[in-house]
Amino acid sequence: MSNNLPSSPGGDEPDPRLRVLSRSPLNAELPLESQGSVITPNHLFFHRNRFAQPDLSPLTWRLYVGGTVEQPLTLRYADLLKRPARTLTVTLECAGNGRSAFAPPADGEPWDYGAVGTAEWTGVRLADVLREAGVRAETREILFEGADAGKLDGRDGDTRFARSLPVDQALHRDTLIAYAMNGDPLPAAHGFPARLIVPGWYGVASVKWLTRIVALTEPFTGYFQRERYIIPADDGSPTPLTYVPPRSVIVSPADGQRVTAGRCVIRGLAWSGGGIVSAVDVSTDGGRTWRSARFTSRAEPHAWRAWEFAWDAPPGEHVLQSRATDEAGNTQPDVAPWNRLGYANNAIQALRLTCLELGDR
Ligand SMILES: Nc1nc2c(c(=O)[nH]1)N[C@H]1C(S)=C(S)[C@@H](COP(=O)(O)O)O[C@H]1N2
Ligand SMILES: [Mo]
Repeated sequence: MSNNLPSSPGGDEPDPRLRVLSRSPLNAELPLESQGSVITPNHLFFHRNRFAQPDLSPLTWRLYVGGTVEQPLTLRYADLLKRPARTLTVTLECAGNGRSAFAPPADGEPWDYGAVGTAEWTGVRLADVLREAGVRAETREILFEGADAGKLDGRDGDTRFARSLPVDQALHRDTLIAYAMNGDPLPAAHGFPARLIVPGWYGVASVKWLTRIVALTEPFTGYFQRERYIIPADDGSPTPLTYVPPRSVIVSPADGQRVTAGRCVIRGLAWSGGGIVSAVDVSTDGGRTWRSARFTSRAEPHAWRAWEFAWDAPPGEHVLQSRATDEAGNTQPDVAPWNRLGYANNAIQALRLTCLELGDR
């Protein structure tokens, strides 16, 4: 498979630590026990794909910017690299993360809690590119098209992966056209040569293998905008998914683990698309009482934070829970509203821990 001039980096077998839900297209998550660090290494970053991964050459790839703009642009890979670069640490979470905790089960990939990761993304500000093209006043949305397409049930021909953003979100200073991930060129599986990064929004907004950006005067009604990534409504006006609500996960100990009673440190991660996570509270008694955890990584506007909670664990069975609250006051519910497509389940996670007396077996 390899040659002297690979058209795109990466493309190896998924790391054995990833839990593979499907191989083609590749969908895989990183189980909680492997979510050790604030920055997720590229080879451990979750995969969420609708279609087969396109293979794009940096030599022939072009990014077209058109629609209702004064001056359409065609950018090459080298043009992107020449522009002022900006690096942001951003957590990406799939809207289906936590779906397997819904009862009854909802449609879609049964993600546990691992369809989330954090990377340092480097690229150019989308706003700079749009300003250069000159977005005209009548523009309502900006559409982003990926190079990937395929057949969907009940639809003729191929459907392309495409998503739109309201103009103000597209012009947000932190919305990037990213070409690097943790200091390396974007891996092929994560969107090489370039992808969108929309901090704070569910991962679906961050279109991979970006090839076209189109200014629109009407709201986009494509499949991945109107039929998926929405909370269905009986009256036919679904709620689109945008910002990620707060979530925290306990990374250690693992669910079902048996430990020796005594000093026990609970460790986890917490994030929110609505602002910096300002508090994580922990319960060791199934939600009756809550105490504050301590942050062990600094606050970044768009990334998760590591936290820990030291506890003197008595012998017996315990239910551990954590709850994140962001600076806007959003917090996690005990139960998230069930929906047919199984999105946005940010309910408080509960795990069981057995503490044994020293010498018990
Ligand atoms: N072109 C394209 N972009 C895409 C997708 C896709 O299937 N095709 N999946 C989206 C979804 S639902 C998520 S959660 C993220 C996942 O990004 P990752 O595979 O790099 O983790 O990419 C988004 N961008
Ligand atoms: Mo997703």
